[in-house]
Amino acid sequence: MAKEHRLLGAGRGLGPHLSRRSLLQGGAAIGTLTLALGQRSVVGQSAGAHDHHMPEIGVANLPAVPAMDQALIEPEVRRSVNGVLATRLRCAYTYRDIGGFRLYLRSYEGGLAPTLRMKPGETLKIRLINDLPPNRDLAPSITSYPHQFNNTNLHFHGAHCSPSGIADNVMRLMEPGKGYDIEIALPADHTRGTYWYHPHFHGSPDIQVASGMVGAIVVEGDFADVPEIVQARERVMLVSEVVFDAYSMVEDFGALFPEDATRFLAINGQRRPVIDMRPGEVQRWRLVGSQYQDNMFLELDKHMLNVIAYDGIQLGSLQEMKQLLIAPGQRADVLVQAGGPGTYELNAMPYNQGHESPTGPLARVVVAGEPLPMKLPAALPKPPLEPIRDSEITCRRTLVFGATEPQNNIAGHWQEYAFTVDGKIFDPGRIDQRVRLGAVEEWTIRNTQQHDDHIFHIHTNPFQVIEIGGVPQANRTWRDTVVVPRPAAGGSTVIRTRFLDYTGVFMMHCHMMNHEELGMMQSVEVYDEADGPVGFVGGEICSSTKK
Ligand SMILES: [Cu+2]
Repeated sequence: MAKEHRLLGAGRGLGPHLSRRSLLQGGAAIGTLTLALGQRSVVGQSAGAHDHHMPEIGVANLPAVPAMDQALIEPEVRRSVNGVLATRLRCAYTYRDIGGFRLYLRSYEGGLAPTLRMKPGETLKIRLINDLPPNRDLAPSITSYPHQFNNTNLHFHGAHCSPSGIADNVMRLMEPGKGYDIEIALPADHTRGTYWYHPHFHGSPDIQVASGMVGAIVVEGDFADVPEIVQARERVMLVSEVVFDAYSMVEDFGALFPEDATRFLAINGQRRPVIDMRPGEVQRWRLVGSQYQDNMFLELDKHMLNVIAYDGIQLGSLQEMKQLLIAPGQRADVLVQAGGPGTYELNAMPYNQGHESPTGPLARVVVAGEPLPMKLPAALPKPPLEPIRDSEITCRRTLVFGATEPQNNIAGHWQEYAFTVDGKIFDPGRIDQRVRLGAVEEWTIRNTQQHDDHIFHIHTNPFQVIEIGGVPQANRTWRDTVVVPRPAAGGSTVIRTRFLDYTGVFMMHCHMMNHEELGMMQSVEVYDEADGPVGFVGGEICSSTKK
């Protein structure tokens, strides 16, 4: 189980804990307490055997973590106390041993970022400390160009909360060498489920997410009246693509732009970890699609993936899947019931997203020991959000995701591409869509690019998926991130969403982080008609309900 750690506040008591953590995890990055203590004794012995006046340099004497087949390590858990989750997130370079490589990466909290667990109605207070080194490049005049990779900020992906001030405001710049307070209040009726956090300051998030600056957030209390789910052991699993350059770092956009850049796949920063189960046992896996640019098409040998929630929002019935698509940014909560004793591979299977998604092993499930007879739930409770009826729609809009590509698409350098929404790259000084508070809208997102599916994500409000590739969706699932297929695969996605309770400026973008970084993003402003729009120039105000 995840090692739990209760933070009682950002002050007293934190220092010794953190200094020990940073000492121990400086080398291992992915450390259970056992692993970390093991390493301390190794450090102690080697120090004793050498000249005491000669300090050990860096991580040279730490043993390498084995490349594969180690027990799945879950992130440290930090919980809310009396309605507040107060914690610190420090951004800094760390050595991390992943898949047999010792990488030097921008990281949160010295490696595997903590899982934050809170409840609806509670407040998340983060002191973000940017201990990355100073930027060595100037900001370019066109900001949809990767730059200043040591700038950062923090986005609570999927949260229904304020996008303004010091809340979930991705326009904030958090510079190296400074500390910042973030305060995000979740409403009492917030959906309960699996969310995540990652950086979002335009110019650097692709590099930082690809480096592993990603963590899970669990909004607790879903399925509380379903004993089969409550009794299931939970595993938090951050799925990722591991990429790095010849120097074991991620320092250049060119290292991660090509679609074949990925070296291998990982879960929680481990290459092919082992997930232990007992015969008949049911586990709940909280799968977080934290990969930076490609889809994952999961299949567990001889087992079904029984989905109970997408993107942190409960489903009304269990969806039994042989193969499960997780696009960047998406989450799926699945119940897995172990079969007989044996070893079963969890793989990313071939999938065409305009190019081939990366394939390969993600984990091994080892079923062993005494049988643990458990059951899958026969039924799930009513989902939390009311479907959006035709009669509610106050406005319909169409957005176009497109790109300009070099003639030789395969060999193109990233500087030859521009990714656009409505023919324009992102401009932080412009509002693109203005929405009246209280509006209920239907958006058609068209994809005109031949070579890529795109992934529509909007902040602040979840949406209902009405159509994908021209195919009406029978379930009309609620999500915050959805695939928009390329023209050959249907070329559009239709969603519906309500803008009922938060004003302010927030983002809508492709969650393939390389596309977002190169311009495929827009600003949306929700404004109260009594006040009028308050953002900067531009912005389409929509009043047409025509299809
Ligand atoms: Cu895209």
